[in-house]
Parts: sequence; structure tokens; C-alpha cells
Amino acid sequence: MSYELYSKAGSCSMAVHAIMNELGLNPKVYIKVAGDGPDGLKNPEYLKLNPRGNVPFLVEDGKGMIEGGAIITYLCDKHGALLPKLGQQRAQALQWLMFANATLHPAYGRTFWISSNLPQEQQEGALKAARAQIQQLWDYVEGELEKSGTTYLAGIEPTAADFLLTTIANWNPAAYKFGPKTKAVFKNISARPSYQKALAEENIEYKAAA
Ligand SMILES: N[C@@H](CCC(=O)N[C@@H](CS)C(=O)NCC(=O)O)C(=O)O
Repeated sequence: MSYELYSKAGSCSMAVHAIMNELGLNPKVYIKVAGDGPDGLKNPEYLKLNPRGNVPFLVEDGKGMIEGGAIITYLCDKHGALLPKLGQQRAQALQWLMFANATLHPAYGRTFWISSNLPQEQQEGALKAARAQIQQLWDYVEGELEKSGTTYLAGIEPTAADFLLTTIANWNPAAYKFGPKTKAVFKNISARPSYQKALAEENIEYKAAA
């Protein structure tokens, strides 16, 4: 079984990278950069492999796969870790994985879109509104962790969702206030050897747990 992972340093694909390290999969990781240059995400060679021109892109024994939420679920199920198999525990773990992938990630995506597409004079107001939405999501996470009293999003053991949440939190962390329980998740996950290895391989400094 061979795994190749295309990642952009520190982006959502770094969560897949850390999860693969945690699962002991020893992926060969190719770090891409934004844009069209030789290593860019829109470079014609990369577009031949992955016409979406984004990351994460996983190649398992020559077969490609897109969409981080699906890649993570597939790998965790296949290798039997970081995603409970059955029942309420699985429901909670999937809920939080999808929250990170399909709610929190797109909310950050709006801030990136505003910064690269809106005229300068419109950016301040739009960014303020988009960041306020993101802050509400972080406040929701803290509230749910307080209610459940658990160390991680879906219980006392970490699941894949904690890895994705921890990774997203490191995107412009100075712009947001994280509650103490949320920060404890970032601290615990970012300290794991699997996560430290991904940070080192992608040359990223982890700041959200400070
Ligand atoms: N829904 C997709 C979103 C993937 C996505 O937006 N990836 C970002 C990095 S976090 C990307 O590749 N952006 C393109 C770029 O940076 O040019 C997924 O979860 O895989």
C-alpha cells in the first residue's frame, strides 16, 4: 500500500498529513504552493493529476481522491483509528469532523476570498463581518466543550475532528479569541508527535495554542 499526499503548508491538508502520521501510514508528502508556478496548485502538471487544483489530494496505489472530509473518513475507517466505528460516539465524531470541514473551513474561506478579490476600500467592513461569524463558531465550540465536560470534541479520546479544528485554528489566530477548553484541544493535539512531525515537514510554526 503506497500513499502520496499533496499538501499546501499549514492548510487543511496539513490535518490529513498529521492524521496519516498518527495512523502510521508514512505518506510521501508533496508540498505545493498557491498559484501557477512550477510547484503551484494551478500548474498544468498538477492539474493533470488533480483537475480541482487544490489540496488535500491523496493518491493511494495510483488512484486519486479529493475532499478532505472524505479522505479523512476513508483513512480512519480503513486503518481503524481516530473515528469510532459505531453508535453515538461515531455520530459525535462525524458531526465535529463535518463542522470543521464544512462549516468552519468555508467560514475562513470567505475571509481569504475577501482579501484576494474585493477592492481594498470594501475589505475592512467585509472582513469584520466574516471574522465576527468565525468568532461565533469558536464561541460555539467552547460552549459545547463546557457542556460536555470532555477533553476533546467528541469525548475523552481525540478524533480526526480535533486534528482538523487544531489546523484551522492556526490560520491568522491573532484575529480570534479562543476559550480555554478550545485552546486545550489545540495544545494537546499540536503536542502529539504525529502533529509535530507534520508541522516540521511543512515548516509551520504553531501559534494558536499560545
Ligand atoms: N472542500 C475541499 C476544500 C479544499 C480547499 O479549499 N483547500 C484549500 C487549502 S485549505 C486550497 O487548496 N485552496 C486553493 C489555493 O490555495 O489555491 C476539501 O475539504 O478538500
